Amino acid sequence: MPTCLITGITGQDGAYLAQHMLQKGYRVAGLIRRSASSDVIGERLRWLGIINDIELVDGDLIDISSLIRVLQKIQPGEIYNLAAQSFVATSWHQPLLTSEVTGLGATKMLEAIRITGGGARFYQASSSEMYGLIQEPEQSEKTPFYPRSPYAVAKLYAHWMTVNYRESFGLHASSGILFNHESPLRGIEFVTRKITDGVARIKLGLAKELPLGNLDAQRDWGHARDYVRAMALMLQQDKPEDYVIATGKTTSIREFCRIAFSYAGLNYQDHVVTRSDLMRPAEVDVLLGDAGKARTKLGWVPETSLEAMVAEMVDADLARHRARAA
Ligand code: NDP
Ligand code: GDR
Repeated sequence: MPTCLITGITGQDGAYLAQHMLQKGYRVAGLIRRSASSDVIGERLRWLGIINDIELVDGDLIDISSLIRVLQKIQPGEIYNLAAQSFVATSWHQPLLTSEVTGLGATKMLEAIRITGGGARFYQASSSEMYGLIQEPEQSEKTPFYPRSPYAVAKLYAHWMTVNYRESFGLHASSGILFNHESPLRGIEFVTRKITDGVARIKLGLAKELPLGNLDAQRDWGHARDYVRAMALMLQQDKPEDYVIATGKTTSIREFCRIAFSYAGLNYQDHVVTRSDLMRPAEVDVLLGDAGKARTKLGWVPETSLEAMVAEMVDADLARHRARAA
């Protein structure tokens, strides 16, 4: 049975990727770090109904000894490195932690692969945030990077280490430069889920206002379920390479608000307020990805429209709040 190891399995992408790999017939192991709140950890895996189908192994990306032990125990053929301090805003408050986990963590896993010598294929979760202050209107694998946050700087380091280990040691290491992707399992601190949760609370009379930061930023948003398919496809290729994964459409936060509020029969202008403390020290104004290479080489195309995704997210948040109130 093919075996994969997923770091960050308790996060949004980890949960969907685990589901996808189980459906493909893999034995799925996931790295899980110790927490005093172990009863709530794994909530997303429970939501998808797959927690009992996964082998959870104790480890932390900061601790290379734990990674070596996990690789020796699981002996994966494929490793998906999704673990990170992934919230851009937090990276200005915790730049060193972000560098340790999001940056150095990837190198620790690459080293663990070299040291244990099992020859596992490696996927690195790179990010469109690396483009930051964009150097081309549409960003592809060839576009120069210009990171704008400690998070993006850390991701760029991890990205180049992945490329370097591929070129230096012949590792089957690929980097997926994924643009924003969302879902009902998105962390509540990210803007899309914050909006759909806000819509649900306002609709149910639990709140009146939704405070947000910069409404003019634009993002290329896809659905996480579509994007994890691309990760798996990258590791099935004979040759390791880097791929941009995106929808090729960009939408402002303001327009996302309009779509989400109007889906629930509300007008966003009656509820959204802007707050200066939610603005970032340096903003990424606009991102728009060109996933032509993934389309041609992987046969990957996104299947979920923004409108369908927003509807799924608002419905899930309404259901969550109704269940809590019952
Ligand atoms: P999440 O924030 O939802 O998940 C992050 C995961 O990393 C969690 O499982 C978390 O565990 C784990 N983690 C954090 N620190 C450590 C550590 N020290 N050791 C082990 N595990 C750790 O992120 P997403 O699922 O949204 O994203 C997955 C990856 O893809 C991330 O690397 C992210 O930066 C990157 N990415 C995401 C994009 C997106 O739009 N979602 C776009 C481009 C890249 P715990 O539950 O214990 O906190
Ligand atoms: P991002 O996602 O920074 O693109 O990183 P996020 O949803 O946090 O922000 C997107 C844009 O929305 C603006 N914004 C707000 N953001 C948040 N979180 N909260 C608000 O109240 C708010 N108001 C406006 C932000 O300024 C920004 O412009 C995500 C993460 O998943 C990264 O890990 C990943 O690498 C990138 O996507 C691609």
